Amino acid sequence: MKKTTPILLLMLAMGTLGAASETNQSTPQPTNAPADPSAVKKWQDDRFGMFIHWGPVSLTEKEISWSRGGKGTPVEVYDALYKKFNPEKFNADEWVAAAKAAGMKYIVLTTKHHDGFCLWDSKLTDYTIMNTPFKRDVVKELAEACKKQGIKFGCYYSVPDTHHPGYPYDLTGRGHPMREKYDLDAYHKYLMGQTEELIKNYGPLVTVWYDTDGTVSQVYGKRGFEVINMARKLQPDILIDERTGAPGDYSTPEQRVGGFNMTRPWESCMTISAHNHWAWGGEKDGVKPAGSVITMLAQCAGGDGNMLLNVGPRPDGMIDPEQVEAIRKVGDWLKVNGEGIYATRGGPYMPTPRYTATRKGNKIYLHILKWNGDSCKLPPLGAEIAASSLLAGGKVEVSNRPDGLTVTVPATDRKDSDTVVKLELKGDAMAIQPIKPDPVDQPPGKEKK
Ligand code: FHN
Repeated sequence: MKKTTPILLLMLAMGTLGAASETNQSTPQPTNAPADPSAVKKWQDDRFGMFIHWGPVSLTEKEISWSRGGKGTPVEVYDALYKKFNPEKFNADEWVAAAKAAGMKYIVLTTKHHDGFCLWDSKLTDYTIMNTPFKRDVVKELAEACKKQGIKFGCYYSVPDTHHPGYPYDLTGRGHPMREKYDLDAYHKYLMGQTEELIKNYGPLVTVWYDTDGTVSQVYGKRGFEVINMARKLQPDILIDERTGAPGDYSTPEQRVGGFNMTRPWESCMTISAHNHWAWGGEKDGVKPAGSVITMLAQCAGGDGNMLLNVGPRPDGMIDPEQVEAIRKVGDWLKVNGEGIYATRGGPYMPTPRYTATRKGNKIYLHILKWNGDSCKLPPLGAEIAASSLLAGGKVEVSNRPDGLTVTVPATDRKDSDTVVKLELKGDAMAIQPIKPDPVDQPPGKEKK
């Protein structure tokens, strides 16, 4: 099929933009009502969730959607993988149990990635799990297991859909020519219908995590506002992310710790995969050390953000034991130090590579990530401390002076990835203005090489 060349694409985009700018004077900008504040607070209190990227692509050990076509798996081979997808070891209760053991409070599953394959019994397409040898509604089973075990359930849903003829691109990512024939309105109707199926049949959902492959902002226009309004009508307390083309309720920094932000909710999505693979990457892929995940979680919480940590289950339906073990170690740390993560807000110290801080009520939790000998010096706190202790037990001395706050912990009581020092103030910790790092410190990820 002849495809639209880039220059035509540019003219089309300009034409569209032109049309949009003409109508901008006459039509009001679409809006979305803000999210339910209590739903936002509960989600922020949870702080830590499990992301799951899964589908027939796991049979290939290559990346979901991105390995379809090009130098990856030939399109016709990729699109036929579902015919042999039979994850007989899939057990939703085991997945949920692994998330709980990791200290995760919610799960977000890729119900449909850019490749268009649906992990639920959608009545709007045959390209679903029900037409694989497995024939079971994975979304239904996982939603039920979450409910049974007291974990919140959310759905990842890709706006780009290279399998649906209505979406302008039949390959994932920017830079490809557009289909000669496509119908965005027909696709939008399909997306709205599938959103309705997910919320009505598998809800209540903590979130619908819409995704993009970089093409949404270019082609989907303002339709995201309509998606969010409909989702909120179906479930008023649902949270929607920022990737429909509308701002949504929270930001989604990816594979990095988000910046300190107390005014807009955010959630960093990361991969446990040592090679930042979203879907199953095979035995050779490996996992990140639990310590580095704990540090990232502390930095997210210190920045007033959540962390959504991804696992990529195997084609047989199991989450690989190496991934389960790695996240369980994070859960073990949270069993002792979770008071400094769950239901906290970021600050008052803004995060640096050496330390970060969380707070609630009259308490501040200093997460000391790097030591200078037995001590770590922070900028002045400007508040009186009534008591101090280590969440993991042991000895701590705190010197609270006008020129700075110094915590001293003997080597025997320091923890590799994060030592949490609890400060009990005489006043309200939330009343303290954010404390900027010393020039010597840079926010996480920006440290000088
Ligand atoms: O292209 C996807 C990618 O496969 C993965 O799903 C991530 C998760 O946030 N989202 C897109 C890249 O931004």
